[in-house]
Amino acid sequence: MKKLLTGLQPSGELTLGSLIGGISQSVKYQDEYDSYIFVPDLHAITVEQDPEKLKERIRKNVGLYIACGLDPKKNTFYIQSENLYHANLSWILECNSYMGELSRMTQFKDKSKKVKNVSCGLFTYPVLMAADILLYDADLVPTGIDQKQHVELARNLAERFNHKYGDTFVVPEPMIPTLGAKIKDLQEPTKKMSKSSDNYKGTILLLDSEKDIRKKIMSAVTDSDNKIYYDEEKKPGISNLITIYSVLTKKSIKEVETHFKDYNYGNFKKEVADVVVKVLIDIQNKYYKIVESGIIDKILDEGREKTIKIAKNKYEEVLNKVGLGR
Ligand code: ATP
Ligand code: LTN
Repeated sequence: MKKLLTGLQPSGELTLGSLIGGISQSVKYQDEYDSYIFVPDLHAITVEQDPEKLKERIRKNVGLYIACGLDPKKNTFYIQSENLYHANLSWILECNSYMGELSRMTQFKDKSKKVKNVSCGLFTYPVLMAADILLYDADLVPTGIDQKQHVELARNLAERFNHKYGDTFVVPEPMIPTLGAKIKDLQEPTKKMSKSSDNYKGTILLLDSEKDIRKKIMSAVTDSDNKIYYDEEKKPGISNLITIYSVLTKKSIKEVETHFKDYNYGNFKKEVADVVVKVLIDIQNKYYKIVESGIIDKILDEGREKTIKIAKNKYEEVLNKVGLGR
């Protein structure tokens, strides 16, 4: 069985964007792939984090992954920092990465503009991501479009290493969803809806109350021509709401446009809100049951044991090939 691997940073509360662009992709593939879903907490500290909130979110995210439909029987869940091989392999890969290629990473360029002190970790972030992937011989890496360049770097590093030291790593394939690849911020619909954004009104959190979800969608920024059709450039706000509705109802953009042909913006938004509320309240009910059942730690303990064994094997193979240790 082929392997799928992905993770979502615990750098903020999970959003509707995380669900559509991230988690749902893995849900779709969980029957076909041996799936590894982890919490990249080491990646989260490449920018400033509040330690208490970070710790709380790590467990919470795993609960949410499961509530969103990732079945613990079909997926292995684990925490990156609990497996020391990730950071260790990352170092070896860093020694086989070039400043030039890392400097070209779009996410680094964007994020480094936003922080006062740019950490070295932010710069080498994609190499750690490559280590996450290559340790497990992952074939498929579902991610949003913004992470594609990082998966491509992982491919390059795998090929470079294989060429230099002999066949060691599987060269992974990125998997980018075609629709809903980017869910936009409701207040600034040209920007991605992001969990590390401080714009609370523009971001729908998976654990938002029904009242907040409705309020945020009803006050989403649109335009003034009161016509509902998809045009990302001229009508980014309306197009974003169409995308959200389309993904959650599994209807095509054309079908959604036809459905809302005679609606005004108010009624349109109300119906989009109904759909989002239905999906998220269902996830929330499941989430609170999972938390109450206390199974999250058991799942993570099992995941840790299993993945440490796999990672150790690969890491020792790498050490040998590179000529490290005895
Ligand atoms: P941050 O703002 O901290 O960078 P993020 O909200 O972009 O975080 P990530 O953890 O980087 O979230 O992303 C997890 C996965 O979900 C990635 O594959 C990412 O591309 C996808 N994703 C996140 N937000 C969205 C969005 N708004 N639309 C589509 N996909 C998204
Ligand atoms: N950088 C990714 C999270 C991430 C990841 C990975 C995703 C870290 N390591 C390995 C896939 C595979 C993000 O921000 N979404």
